Amino acid sequence: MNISILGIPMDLGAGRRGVDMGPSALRNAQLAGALRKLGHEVRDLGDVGVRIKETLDAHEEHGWIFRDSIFDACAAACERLLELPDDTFPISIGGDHSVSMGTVAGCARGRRTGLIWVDAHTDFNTPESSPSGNIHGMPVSHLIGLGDEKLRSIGGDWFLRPEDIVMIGIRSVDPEEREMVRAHGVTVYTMKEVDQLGITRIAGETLERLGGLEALHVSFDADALDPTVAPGVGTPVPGGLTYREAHLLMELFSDSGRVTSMDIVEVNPILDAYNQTAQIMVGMAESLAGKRIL
Ligand code: 6HN
Ligand code: MN
Ligand code: MN
Ligand code: MN
Repeated sequence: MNISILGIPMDLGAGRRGVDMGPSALRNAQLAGALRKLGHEVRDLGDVGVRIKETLDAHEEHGWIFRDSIFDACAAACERLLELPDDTFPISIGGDHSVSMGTVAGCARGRRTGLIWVDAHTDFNTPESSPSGNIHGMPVSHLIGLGDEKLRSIGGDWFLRPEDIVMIGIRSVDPEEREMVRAHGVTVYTMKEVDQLGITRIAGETLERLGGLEALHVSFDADALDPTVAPGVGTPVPGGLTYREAHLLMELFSDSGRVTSMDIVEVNPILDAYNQTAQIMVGMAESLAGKRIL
């Protein structure tokens, strides 16, 4: 594959500092080198420009926390991804999860796209429903056209369909967010279903559900993993995916040959232990890119 890596060093959407260093941590953990060893052609496009928190006034931006600066970074990421040749497999590295408002739209290139959201959280809040006000809890609602007028315009007039979204690993949902996820008919495999059904069945059902779609995007939030496996995240929730469950999920998606792009987000090296979380997320990219034990 021709893989392009794009960094979005942004923590404006998160409540805690440090995910802006995620791209550095992932590069330090040899993301590009590991993928080259699998035989892929890998190009690192560098980072898109992101404003620095200390230079901004939080409530300056139309009442939303850093809305305009987040919009600018997401729009820049979207634009950069749209410039890539059609045969490219983009891996976008965050940054907090609000970056996906730009990366999913940029990778979709106008195609009807299936979104596989691997996360502890559904990230389906709107500015009205959000208890924290943090925009990293809101990307999915904006990708289907809800929420703030400016943020939902990042992908122009392209939107995801709620029935083309599958979420896996979920175990923390806010009260109003829960009502919206249900009302829009998003497919959600909570940790209860992961325990009950197992990853093999969930991967199979996910691929079947998104069967007819030509583009599939995996957005992998490091906090989907259990915090004992991936401690370097800002919003840890106990009871997450084990190391092998997450690898198996990526391996099965890779076997299908149908995934066309990926995000790696929410890696926070400040809260990590010896860059363990970045290293584990590089492993996830390797499994999705075809690395096998034998
Ligand atoms: N993430 N539901 C919480 C909120 O603030 O809206 C947590 C969001 C976490 C977002 O981890 O990408
Ligand atoms: Mn938060
Ligand atoms: Mn997330
Ligand atoms: Mn999360």
